[in-house]
Amino acid sequence: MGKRAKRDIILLILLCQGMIFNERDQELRDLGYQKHAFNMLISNRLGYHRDVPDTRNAACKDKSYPVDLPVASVVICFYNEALSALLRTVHSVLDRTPAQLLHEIILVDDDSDFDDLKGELEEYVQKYLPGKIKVIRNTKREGLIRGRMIGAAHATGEVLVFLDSHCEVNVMWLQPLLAAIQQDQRTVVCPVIDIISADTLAYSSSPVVRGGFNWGLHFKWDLVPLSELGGPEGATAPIKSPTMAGGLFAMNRHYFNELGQYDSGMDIWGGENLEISFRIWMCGGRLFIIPCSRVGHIFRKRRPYGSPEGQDTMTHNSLRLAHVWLDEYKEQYFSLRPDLRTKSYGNISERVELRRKLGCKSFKWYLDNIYPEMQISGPNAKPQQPIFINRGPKRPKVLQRGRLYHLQTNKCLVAQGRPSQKGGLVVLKACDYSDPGQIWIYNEEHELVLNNLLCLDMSETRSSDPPRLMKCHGSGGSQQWTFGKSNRLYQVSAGQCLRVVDPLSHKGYVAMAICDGSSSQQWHLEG
Ligand code: LR7
Ligand code: MN
Repeated sequence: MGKRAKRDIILLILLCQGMIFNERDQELRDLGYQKHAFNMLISNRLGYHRDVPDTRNAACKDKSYPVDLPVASVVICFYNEALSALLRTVHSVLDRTPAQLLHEIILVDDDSDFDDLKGELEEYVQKYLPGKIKVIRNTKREGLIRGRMIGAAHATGEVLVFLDSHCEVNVMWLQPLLAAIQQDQRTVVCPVIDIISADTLAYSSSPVVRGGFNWGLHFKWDLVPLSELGGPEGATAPIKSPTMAGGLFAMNRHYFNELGQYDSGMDIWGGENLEISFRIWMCGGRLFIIPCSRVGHIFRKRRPYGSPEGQDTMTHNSLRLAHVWLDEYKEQYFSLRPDLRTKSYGNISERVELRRKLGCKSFKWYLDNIYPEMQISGPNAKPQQPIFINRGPKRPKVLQRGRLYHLQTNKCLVAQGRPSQKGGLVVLKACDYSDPGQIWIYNEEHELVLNNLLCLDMSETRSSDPPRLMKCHGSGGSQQWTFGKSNRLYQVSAGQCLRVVDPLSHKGYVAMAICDGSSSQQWHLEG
């Protein structure tokens, strides 16, 4: 078989991973989106082992690392994670880490509610993962910040490596992280975080970017300034990063303790990533992204859980970090959020004392030396370019252009209202050959774009709901469609085919249904 044919077959298999065959599949998919905000049907079908594409740049593949690297304890906190995603995370570490470098994996169950994370996980670990895996159960919900501190307290390896519970590590991921820490104990390192699609679980490379933040105290990705690129080591050299995303990093265990672990007054989720980043830089450490280490993470569009009493923990945690670390610059935060000026944030005296004891530098020093790109607001402040990590500026190539014709009814799929209406439905109407608003483009990303503007989309809906017209996001999944055998139009993340609800009705409603090749499911893009 030719290389191209092989690639096409693999692509086809990947695109069909989410196919729904019966009601059980449909339930599993919809429940998965509700509970986890990703496609659990595909996650379960993938199982616990798979290869992922080696996304490192070519120069990384020639690098070698010392044999006497320090050993690592991998700490993974989870709350209501999909068991298949958690175990794939664990197995990816076991499958792609040299055994002599992996001291242990510590799973911290943050008082999850799901039964399979109790008995079934326990049994699986005892039966198939003896020795290196420890499971720790929090007796009450602590949140990921105290959860990681609990995991770290049980760890005995020289280096701590933190991972989210829905990751897959790539080949040779750990050695470059450990090597950097071995050279300097006060160096904290992050892998490049590759993208695992929440809709298709497809693993794809992400560009090398670095961490920044804005004055709302939200993490953001920044382009790497030219001054940081192109040293003697070229594309394999560590990249100085002002902040980290938070979930995936490695750090010497004693240094983690010395530096004050985390702020145990922070709850559930948010803010700890900026807090530890500022603390590392201001108190004598360094933070780098290591381009030769790659780990995939499932990026979802919403967080599927809240905090126990519905508190906004991101704000609570950000307030604590602002009052401890930002000095006079906390004014920048409050000018964006004046409502927070008088809001209480608990007792921070221990963290203020930690800052004094460690002899940390000022936030002004951090801004001047580590993040000079940061804009300080004032009359001369200019807005910064946002970065899209999913799609570059290039437009996908058009494969086909024309009307989307329903064979049985001789009608065309068009917008119910204006074709430029975001969130609008699509319905069957009489084909109008003079109307450019009926023209679809099918492109190499498998998107169906109406009127050159909006994409046909199935996101955040139940699999039986109708698709809608949404802004094209370029990351596949909910906007990926394929034309298959017997003229079917298959939606990749819904795992179903587009059908006309009632071919005799003039309303022309469409919806998704199990692919059965029937005439209500036959389409043709004519152009
Ligand atoms: O109460 C909780 N208890 C937990 O144990 C809530 C969460 N968790 C676990 C959860 O199961 C997961 O394994 O903590 C981990 C992180 O939670 P996510 O996956 O919901 O977080 P996220 O990926 O949306 O958020 C990013 O920012 C967070 C801020 O608090 C954390 O630092 C996350 O680790 C971090 N994730 C990453 O950095 C991955 C790359 C994302 C980017 C950019
Ligand atoms: Mn995550």
